[in-house]
Amino acid sequence: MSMPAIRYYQTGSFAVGNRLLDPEQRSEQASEQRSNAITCGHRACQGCGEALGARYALDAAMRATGGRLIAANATGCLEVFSTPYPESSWQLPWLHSLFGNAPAVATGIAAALRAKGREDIRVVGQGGDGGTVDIGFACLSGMFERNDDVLYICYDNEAYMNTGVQRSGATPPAARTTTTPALGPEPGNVFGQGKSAPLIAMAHEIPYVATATVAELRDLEAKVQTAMSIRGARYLHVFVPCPLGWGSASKDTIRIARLAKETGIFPVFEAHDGEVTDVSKIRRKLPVEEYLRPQGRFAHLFKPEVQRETIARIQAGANRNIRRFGLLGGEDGDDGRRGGPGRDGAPGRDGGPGRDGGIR
Ligand SMILES: Cc1ncc(C[n+]2csc(CCOP(=O)(O)OP(=O)(O)O)c2C)c(N)n1
Ligand code: SF4
Ligand SMILES: [Mg+2]
Repeated sequence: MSMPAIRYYQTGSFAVGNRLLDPEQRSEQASEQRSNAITCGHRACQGCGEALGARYALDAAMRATGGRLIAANATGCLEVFSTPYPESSWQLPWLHSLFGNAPAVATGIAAALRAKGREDIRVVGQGGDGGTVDIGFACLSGMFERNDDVLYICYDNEAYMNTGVQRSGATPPAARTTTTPALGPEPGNVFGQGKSAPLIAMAHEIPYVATATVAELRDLEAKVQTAMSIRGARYLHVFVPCPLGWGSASKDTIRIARLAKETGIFPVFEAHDGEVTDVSKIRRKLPVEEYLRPQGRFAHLFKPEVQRETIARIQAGANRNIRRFGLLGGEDGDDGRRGGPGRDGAPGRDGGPGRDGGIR
């Protein structure tokens, strides 16, 4: 099948366009003085979105803090591929916590620094979606509730990749994982489950919540920069495709991340004190099919025949995001108003689609 051409708007990367920009407009990575928080030699898969996201996020945080930064890292791919003991790719003080307590460890580091009068040193906690939205969630909520001075970054690849692609609370509906196989009458992950960590973070009314993708690295850097200019609890949720777990080509990582945004599957926004303050508009709205097709985890939606009803449910979730966040710029953004199925097939509370694949 021929794929529609995707326009590339990003100029702040290694792409040739970056070198055509004025130096002050270039991305962090283009600078010879970049902080290089994570160096080569790590063992991430080719095209790993998590490695890319972490490198840009922590480089930006290093730059924002003048290198006075400590990171606590939950167990998961990011920890395993970067730090096979006794080696490490990290170029900053970096602690491996347990799978479920990175936010608490980060809080402890911040408290110790405060006790020592070293509040010039800042703290980042980070982990995958499993470590963040599932097992680490109580620690994260506590960190938010106390408004601890930590930036927590979740790298969301939508499953437990490090242990073999098991479903997490961030796995989207219909996706095949090893614990949600593509079998039976409703193959893949069930509709109506899971959670949106960014929205729950916002409900804590912490100073700053943002989402980003590895398709827009300048945006990711800017959000880290903003986060580091603020004191208190901050949360950044980064969409990071995983070629191994998603059954996608390594070369498609950026393209898939861009499609997630352009279809409305993954809304990119910023919120201050519980209120959405900015959204990245969709430039050219695409049907969710364009996002689903290149990924093996959704192959059962297209073979042996196209599962139109399931794809329509996923589209309804994307439309809901578009409407809820005003991603198209209009008042309602899309036809989500017409109403679609809710969690149990009933209409959503507001007459729009319910939890069938809205923001995760
Ligand atoms: C208490 C506990 N349970 C299970 C594990 C095994 N474990 C290590 S990493 C991981 C999955 C990590 O998934 P995620 O946080 O999404 O990170 P990813 O590998 O996808 O980046 C699991 C289940 C563990 N280390 N500790
Ligand atoms: S399994 Fe996925 S998240 Fe883990 S290193 Fe490979 S691409 Fe990255
Ligand atoms: Mg994960």
